[in-house]
Amino acid sequence: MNVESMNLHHIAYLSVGSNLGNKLENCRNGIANLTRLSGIRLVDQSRIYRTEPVDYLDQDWFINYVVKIETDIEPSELLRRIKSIERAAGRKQHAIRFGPRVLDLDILLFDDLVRDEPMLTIPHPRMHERRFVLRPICDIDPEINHPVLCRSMQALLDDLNDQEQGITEYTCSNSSY
Ligand code: PH2
Ligand code: MG
Ligand code: MG
Repeated sequence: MNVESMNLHHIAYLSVGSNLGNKLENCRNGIANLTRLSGIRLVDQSRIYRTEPVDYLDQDWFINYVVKIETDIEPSELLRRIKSIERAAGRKQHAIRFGPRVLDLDILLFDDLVRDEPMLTIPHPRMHERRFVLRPICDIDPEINHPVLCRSMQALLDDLNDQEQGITEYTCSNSSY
């Protein structure tokens, strides 16, 4: 059966990030707005991290974390809701690729679905290279499987080079970020 025609509970993992304005508040408001909608329930959340920018380096450090949700809606509808929340947070549509953003919500995993479409690729195509995704997802479920690479999140995290991609846990003592 096609996933679009099912009406079961799905489990999805989303990455949450911001490096503009009040980063933590932007992230928290984004997740509050998403989980306020019908058909989406927050199941778990990772610790919160300050992370060095990757891909586009000339920008401020990010706040990043991962949430696990349970949902009845399909990936395309989830993406539509996410985009609308990002827009409402003030996200500019034609900004620099990988550059600064007030709010970025990315679908990392959706059950064990594999989908490669112009608007939506699941699993997220760069998640396995990114410490700011793998470190927090391992706080929640280190043993879950990447459905394309067939490796656990912990194994993918262990593969990353320790010297690259600075990351520290966000604490009250660095809360000015
Ligand atoms: N998002 C990007 C590009 N680079 N770097 C960090 N540390 N965190 C991010 O969320 C991030 C990034 C594009 O979405
Ligand atoms: Mg995004
Ligand atoms: Mg992103």
